[in-house]
Amino acid sequence: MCTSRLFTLVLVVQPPRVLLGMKKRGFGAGLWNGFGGKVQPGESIEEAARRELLEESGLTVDTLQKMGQITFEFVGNSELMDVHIFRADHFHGEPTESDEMRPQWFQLDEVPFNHMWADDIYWFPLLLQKKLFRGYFKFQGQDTILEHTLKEVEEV
Ligand code: 8DG
Repeated sequence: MCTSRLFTLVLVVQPPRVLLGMKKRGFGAGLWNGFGGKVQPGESIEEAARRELLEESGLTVDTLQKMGQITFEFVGNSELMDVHIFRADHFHGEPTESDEMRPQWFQLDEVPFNHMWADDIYWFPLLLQKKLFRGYFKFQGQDTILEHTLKEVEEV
C-alpha cells in the first residue's frame, strides 16, 4: 500500500517577475524552485506554507492562494509526495538568503526551466494564469518523467 507525505510550495509572483530560490542542500539541491517543505505534525498545510516561506526566503504574506496539488511518485519509493502549491502576489520583507535557499527574481519570460524540476514547465503556465490544477507525475530518478496527468479543476 502507498502512503503519502504532505509538502508545501509557494510561488511569489509579481508580474513581470517571479521569485525563485536556488536550493542549496537536500532534496532538489541545485535546482531553482519556489519555497516550501514538509508539513509538520499539528500544523495546517497553509501554516506550513507560511512557515517554510519565512524560513527559506525571509518573506511573510497576508494571502496565499491555493493553486494546485500534485502527487509525485518516484520509482522504488513507496511513499508518495503530496505537494500543495500556493501563489502569493503580495509580500512583506526583503528576500533574504537562508541556509537552504538563495532567492532571485526572474522575468516571467526567463524562468530557468532547464534548471528546475522537469514537471514545472507543465504546470507553471497554469499557475501564472491563475488556473487551478491537479496532477500526478511519476519520476524515474530526479530527471525522467515516465507518466503524468495534469488537469484544470474548479477547486483544489
Ligand atoms: P528538510 O528541512 O527536512 O531538509 O526539508 P524540508 O524543507 O521540510 O522539505 P524539502 O525536502 O525541502 O521539500 C521539498 C520541496 O520541494 C517542497 O517545497 C516540495 C518541492 N517539490 C518536490 N517535488 C517538486 C517538483 O517536482 N517541482 C517543484 N517545483 N517542487 C517540488 O518535492
